[in-house]
Amino acid sequence: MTQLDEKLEPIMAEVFRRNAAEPEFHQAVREVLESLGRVIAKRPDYADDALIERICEPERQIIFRVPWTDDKGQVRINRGFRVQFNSALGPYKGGIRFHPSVNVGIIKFLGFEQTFKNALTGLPIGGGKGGSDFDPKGRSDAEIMRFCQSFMTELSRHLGEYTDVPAGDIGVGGREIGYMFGQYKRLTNRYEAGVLTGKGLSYGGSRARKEATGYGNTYFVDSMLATKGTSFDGKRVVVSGSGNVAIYTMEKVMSLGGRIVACSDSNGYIVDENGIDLDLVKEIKEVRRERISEYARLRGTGSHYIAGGSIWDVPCDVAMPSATQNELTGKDAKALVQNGVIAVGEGANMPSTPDAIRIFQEAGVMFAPGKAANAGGVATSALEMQQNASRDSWTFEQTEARLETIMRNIHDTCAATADEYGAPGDYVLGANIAGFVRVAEAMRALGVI
Ligand code: NDP
Ligand code: 2IT
Repeated sequence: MTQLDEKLEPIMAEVFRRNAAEPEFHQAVREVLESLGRVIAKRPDYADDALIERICEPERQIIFRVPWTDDKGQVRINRGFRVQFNSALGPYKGGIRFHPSVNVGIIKFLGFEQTFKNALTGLPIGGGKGGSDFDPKGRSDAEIMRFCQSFMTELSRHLGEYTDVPAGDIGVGGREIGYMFGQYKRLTNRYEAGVLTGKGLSYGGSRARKEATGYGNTYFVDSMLATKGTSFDGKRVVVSGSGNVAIYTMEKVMSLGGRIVACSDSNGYIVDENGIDLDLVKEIKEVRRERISEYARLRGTGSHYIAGGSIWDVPCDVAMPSATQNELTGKDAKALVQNGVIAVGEGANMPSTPDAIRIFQEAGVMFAPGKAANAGGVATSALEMQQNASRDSWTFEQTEARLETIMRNIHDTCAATADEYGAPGDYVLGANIAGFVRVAEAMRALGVI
């Protein structure tokens, strides 16, 4: 761990004290504070008026009961969360996650990361995140609908197109956004399209939003590879996960000439040396909602499934972790480095542990942190809000072109900021500082809020 600046130590201590037993939140804050030492050395005024302390404290945290009835008529209870982290740059913006591991610390870390990520997009969106410990696996459509309706019944009073605009995340895709939007519309009697993003194309969604996070991460890594005079063409690529982010990462990498040799879900991973058949993955995950093990069974020779284990043992040139936080450990990073990895692009939020990041950076591996590399999803959400506000709908090409420009700009901003602060090639530092400065400038202008 890097030593913190003496002005930042007490801030970290206070974050520990006030948010006990929230290790993911501590990890996310610590990483940003490690980068801020260089900022306050150059600009001590950024430490004035408890600005950094305020940025580490969410503006509002909402925790609520979500009662629903399963198909057998049994009443069940889950817990719902929305952490409205920072609204200096715009309405709170960030996804909703449904996963049994969700707790307030996880939502808080995600809301914190989201604040800087959203700032990096250059678009007018603040940071927030929400979710529930509800486990959608094995639930029928009707159960999912009743859960989403109950969740939105409480959440609706905290939302609004100028207040807080959720979208999807783990366990929340187009189907769930549809049910939540339907319930919001019913409760408010308003067709307020801009209150949620990731909507279906039939009722106000944006083209390219579904593809945006994976495509965006691919553009970011492509820009990073270009700084070393190389590209995805002919590279072996491993993408973890097989959800929304993973699928569209694979799609864009393939279109740029990369060969995807492995992907996964929470039970295990598949390896296909001929290159993953993405249509088959889409069929299994988007249509049938089955396990990735089905891939090896249906595809047959040339591919195999490994239950458990680590997908990072599969040799590759580029690794794109796109499942969940802390899925890539120090041990995994060592294996990747030994196998010759040259670049890592984080599609998920905080997938690499601090140890893993250190190992990559010490080995000279190009490393794109999630808060920069996966910003394409939320950026396209902001484009969806623009289309809703103007009652317009853009073509796929137009929307994707904006996404590409945004991602290449984020890459260049992170690289230029790292140079400016004396750490060329350190995208972690560049992303943290560039994101922080944008939020900090706005907060200062708004007074003590
Ligand atoms: P999905 O629910 O579509 O897919 C998640 C994938 O990750 C699944 O393959 C899932 O496997 C796997 N996974 C989830 N939790 C775990 C776990 N605890 N251990 C191992 N594997 C796990 O979610 P998304 O693709 O939307 O999100 C993936 C990541 O990307 C998350 O970190 C999310 O925060 C981040 N992200 C998402 C954006 C978006 O626009 N959707 C934008 C920016 C970041 P299984 O099915 O077995 O659970
Ligand atoms: O982590 C993320 O950036 C998301 N899940 C997308 C958020 C959004 O509002 O589109």
